[in-house]
Amino acid sequence: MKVGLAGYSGSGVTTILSLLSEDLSLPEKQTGPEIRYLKLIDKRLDSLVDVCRPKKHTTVQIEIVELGDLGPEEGGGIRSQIVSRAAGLDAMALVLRGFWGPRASQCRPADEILEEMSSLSDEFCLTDLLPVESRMERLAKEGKLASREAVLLEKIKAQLEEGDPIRNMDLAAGDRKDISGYQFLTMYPLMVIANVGEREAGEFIYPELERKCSDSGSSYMEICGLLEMELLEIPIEERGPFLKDPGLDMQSKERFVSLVFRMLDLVTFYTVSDKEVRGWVVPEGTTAVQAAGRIHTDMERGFIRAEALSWDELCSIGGLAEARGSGELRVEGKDYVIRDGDVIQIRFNI
Ligand SMILES: Nc1nc2c(ncn2[C@@H]2O[C@H](COP(=O)(O)OP(=O)(O)OP(=O)(O)O)[C@@H](O)[C@H]2O)c(=O)[nH]1
Ligand SMILES: [Mg+2]
Repeated sequence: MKVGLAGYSGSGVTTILSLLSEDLSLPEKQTGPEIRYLKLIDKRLDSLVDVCRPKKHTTVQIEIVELGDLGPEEGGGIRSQIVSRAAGLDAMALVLRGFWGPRASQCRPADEILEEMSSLSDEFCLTDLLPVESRMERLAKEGKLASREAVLLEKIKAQLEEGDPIRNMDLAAGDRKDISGYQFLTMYPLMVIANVGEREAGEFIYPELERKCSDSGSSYMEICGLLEMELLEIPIEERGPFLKDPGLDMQSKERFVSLVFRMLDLVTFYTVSDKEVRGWVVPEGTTAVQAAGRIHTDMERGFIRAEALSWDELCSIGGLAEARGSGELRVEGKDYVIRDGDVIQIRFNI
């Protein structure tokens, strides 16, 4: 799972990347594409590890890529850099600068931050427009303006020229597939993160922004990046007294993860053995045979059946062998739809 992080320079993109990945080693000024991993806190996996005592366990992680700091002055160069770094994302997160004033501790007025969001959105629409226009020119030269491709691109062009992201279009699955090669920035599901000043941390600052996001199907959260970064610098055992401060509940990481899961309709399943207990993330609606393919292509190819039970059932029975012995392990076929929290065993033969 891969989420891209972008925003205007100075909005706190690097700060948010550091605190989500709990990694304080990031350079202030970015030189290359910074990629960090957010390891999920997963109590279900911890319980499975307690019961199964495997040699190792592997937690699900989200890859977060800093796409670059957009500055109005930087123009085309930075755009193409963002497009290339954004390749293969599952979602995009925009950081908006919500702090200002002396010591940057106050919150910016709502109209300014709304303006920042629409300006970033325009910027991304313009970026997506470039390859569409050049392809259209080519199709015009070749006399192919009546082709299916040209008709689709014309619709997309009109949408982007209105400053409306492609994700808001009602596109057929086939059309989506046809344009997937363009890696449009405005096609990724979007999360907006307002990075607010510490004076009002813990309050809900921008209801207008949340409304705007929810109207357009985007997720929204507020973080006080600076406070959380300062907290990360304090050793865990000394953090207690600070956690009572409003806005310092250290839950941005968890809130971010749960928004990503909701936004992308993801579920987690687990595989267990004495070697390894591992969590896997798949889209809701994934079938047993598709889940098998996530683990290994051989398992998908030679799929015979899946055995399943939920993580808490397994924990209360005390292990996979015990579950099998007592007949609690359900036998499921290839079309079985994976449920969140399932422990899955794939039987296969190649
Ligand atoms: N007051 C306050 N300052 C913050 C907050 N988040 C970041 N800053 C400060 O803002 C400055 C820029 O933060 P960065 O995280 O480096 O921002 P960036 O968007 O990566 O910008 P670049 O410097 O262009 O890479 C730093 O001095 C941060 O300490 C915040 O929530 N509140
Ligand atoms: Mg930065």
